[in-house]
Formats: sequence, structure tokens, C-alpha cells
Amino acid sequence: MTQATLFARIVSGELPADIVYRDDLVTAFRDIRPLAPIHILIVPNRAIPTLADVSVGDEATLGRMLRVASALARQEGVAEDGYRVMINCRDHGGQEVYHLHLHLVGGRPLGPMLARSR
Ligand code: DGP
Repeated sequence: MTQATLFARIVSGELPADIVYRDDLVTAFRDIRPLAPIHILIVPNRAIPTLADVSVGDEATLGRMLRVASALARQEGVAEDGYRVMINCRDHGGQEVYHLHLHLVGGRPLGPMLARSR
């Protein structure tokens, strides 16, 4: 199995995942290697490899991903204290799975966005 098909197989139900939300455009499930008490991945149902590959036709899906992140943060009880959403893109962005996904991370203070390297 290639990494490109991993999240597509979760979306289709072929592979198991702890799915917390699903609609016509996106699916959200808990990250298998959580970085914080709440770590949810929100992915488009139709595979887009990276953020660098999106086009104007994807605007509804991209908007839905953010709105679902906001709703899930409320549902998971982290909205008031705050949280972080991240999209890693390609090699320098540290992307491992080439099916676009948004990380929703929270439940503890998350510190600076990036460590400064000097
Ligand atoms: P990224 O580096 O942005 O491509 O993040 C990929 C994330 O996907 C990483 O935090 C771990 C998670 N992940 C990898 N394989 C699986 C899996 O099979 N199931 C779940 N739920 N998450 C996975």
C-alpha cells in the first residue's frame, strides 16, 4: 500500500480509524500518533495530494475543512482555551501522508509554532 492511498482507504471504510465526523466533503478521525490530548485529522473525501495541488474547484472543500475544525474543537472542549490547526506541505513541510489533511491539535499549551534553529 502506498501512503497516498492510506487516508483514502480510511475514508472509504476499508481501513479502521476512530472517525469523529463525516459529511459529503470531508472526514475527520483521531491521529494514530497524537501530539496532544486532542489530535484530529480532517481530510477531503476526494484525495488531493498536497496543499500545493489545490485549485479553485477545491474552495468549498477547503472551507469545509476549516469550519469542521472549528466545530470539532468546540465539540472536543478545547475551543475556549484555544488550539492549533496545521497543514504540512511536501518535503520541507514535513508531510508524511500525501493526502491533504488538516491537523487539529489541543488540550494543553502548545508552545511556539516552530522551534528557532540558530
Ligand atoms: P503529516 O506529517 O502532516 O503527513 O501527518 C501525518 C499524520 O498521520 C501523522 O500525525 C500520523 C498520522 N497517521 C499516519 N498513519 C495513520 C493511520 O493509519 N491512521 C491514523 N489515524 N493516523 C495516521
